[in-house]
Amino acid sequence: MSRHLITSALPYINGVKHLGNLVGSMLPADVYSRFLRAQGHEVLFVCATDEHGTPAELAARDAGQGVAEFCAEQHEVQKALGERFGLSWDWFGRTSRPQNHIYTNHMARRLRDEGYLDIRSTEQIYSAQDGRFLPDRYVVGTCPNCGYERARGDQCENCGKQLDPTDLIEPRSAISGSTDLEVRESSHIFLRQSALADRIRAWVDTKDDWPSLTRAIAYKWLDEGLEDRGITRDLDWGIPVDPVDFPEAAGKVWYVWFDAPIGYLGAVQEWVDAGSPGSSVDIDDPDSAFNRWWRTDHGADDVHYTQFMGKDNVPFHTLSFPATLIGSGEDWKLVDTLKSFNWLTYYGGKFSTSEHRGVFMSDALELLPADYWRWYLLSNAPESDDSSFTWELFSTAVNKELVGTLGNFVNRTLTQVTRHFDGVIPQGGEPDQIEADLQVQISERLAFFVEKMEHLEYRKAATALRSIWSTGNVYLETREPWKTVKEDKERTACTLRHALELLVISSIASEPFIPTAARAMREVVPSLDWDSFALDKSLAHMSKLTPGDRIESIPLLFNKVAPEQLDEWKTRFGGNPAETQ
Ligand code: B3M
Ligand code: ZN
Repeated sequence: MSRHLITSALPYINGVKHLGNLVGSMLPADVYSRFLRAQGHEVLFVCATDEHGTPAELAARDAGQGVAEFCAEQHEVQKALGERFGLSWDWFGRTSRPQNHIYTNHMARRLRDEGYLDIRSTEQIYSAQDGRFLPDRYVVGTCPNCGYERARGDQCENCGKQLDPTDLIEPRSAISGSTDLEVRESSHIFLRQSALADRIRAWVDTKDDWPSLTRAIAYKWLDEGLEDRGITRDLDWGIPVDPVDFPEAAGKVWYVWFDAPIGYLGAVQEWVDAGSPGSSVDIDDPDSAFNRWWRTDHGADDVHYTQFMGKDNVPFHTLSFPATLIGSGEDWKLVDTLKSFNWLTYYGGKFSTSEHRGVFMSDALELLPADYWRWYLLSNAPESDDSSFTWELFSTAVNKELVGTLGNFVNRTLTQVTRHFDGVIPQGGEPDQIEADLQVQISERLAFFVEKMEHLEYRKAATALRSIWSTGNVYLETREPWKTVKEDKERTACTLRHALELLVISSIASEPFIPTAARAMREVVPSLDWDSFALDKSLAHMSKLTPGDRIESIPLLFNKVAPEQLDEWKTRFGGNPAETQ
């Protein structure tokens, strides 16, 4: 048994996430957490809403709400949607909560004490028309790197380059559209990432097991030279800079990308506090429940930490956040495995929150339950390359794989046992070479599945799972219990008992991907001690069930997507955006 800390990139608060966000962070983190728990490991899986920064303010303004009220409401919306998608967080917190304030201020003080912070006078964009400074996304303009015309002041969406608002060509206010902008002096705190570059590179060098996408992104940034980063902003909404610690920056707030990853610590502290109300934060306490996950000098040395995120977030997790943790001079847990994803596109175009193109978590659940989406998204995860969501592919995955393969196998097995054996696990009959081969095959397929899950290769794991499901169908077709029942009841009993064993195996193996269906399959044999099985190849042994025990019939696990539904959804959401524009 080992210990695993798992985080997914924190969903930003400005609106409901689309399926691309889901498959690039929260969903694979959930699947991995479930997989590890099913293997008997100790898992702490936390997430939170990322609530600070200018997009939150802009979204609140659009919604006609105060930003605190907006965030509180949207947090509940995202939490409820995540839960309905089956995301098995141990805690889903908020970066705006006091716990994150504590750790953010702590890190800032440590970085200052270690000599990694500077106060610098900077040039900020001031908008006369708006009567305020315009940090980050409050300024839009043309990217100096790639020429994209709607680049934001913090990062170009098109080429991924991190920017400062003053880098933009032809800048304008995102609030008023005003181009009447002037540059004014304002003092800000800078994190001297350049002084930490060698230590970060040495650490990245030890990560030769990181996926190639992650490594490539980290080295690209290191090779280009890590620049010092302004980590305060002239905003009202955010974690206030402590005026006692930093009188030069009183009245400012920490930059959202400074406090957001520290939110991973905040979320764990929230989880600890919820379990033991009234406890206080003590980062030097060797016995604290928090330190057991986060401080390698206080019990977290045996924790394996895995992060999940879309590729645009990789620089912040391979460089900026490690710069904070390493620069603090304390022994914080650093990420061990970082799984990053390419983009899920909508018919080859961008999913877009701002333009509401594509399918959003709330839309999806209105149409079909979570397992349908989980299966489609994971089996088509944008791992080695971008992948495209299309309604055609979605309905094929549902109809062929969920309904035609898994659902069909379960349904046929239950029908036969009910019809010919009175709903009781059949007794008798001697297994022969076919059952011996079946066991070998299932054991190989399970081993492949486990190996792919351990390596976080979701598409391949899904392929393995599909092959486990189809083993059941092929077995039934080889044995044809519906025919043998007429002349050889013993043979048929043996066949259906093995089919039920396969059903149990399929349920346990499928749980990380399609937890609701897997749970429903458990209802078939309520007498079984389901939690006693670990998800590994030992599961292949065909002797879990007690002949004579009752089985229950369950409703169909999945229903087909009908051609009319497919048409309706394509019309409603826009099929091929290239055609509809
Ligand atoms: N909120 C994801 C984004 O909005 C960002 C992740 C934060 S992880 C600390 O791009
Ligand atoms: Zn660009």
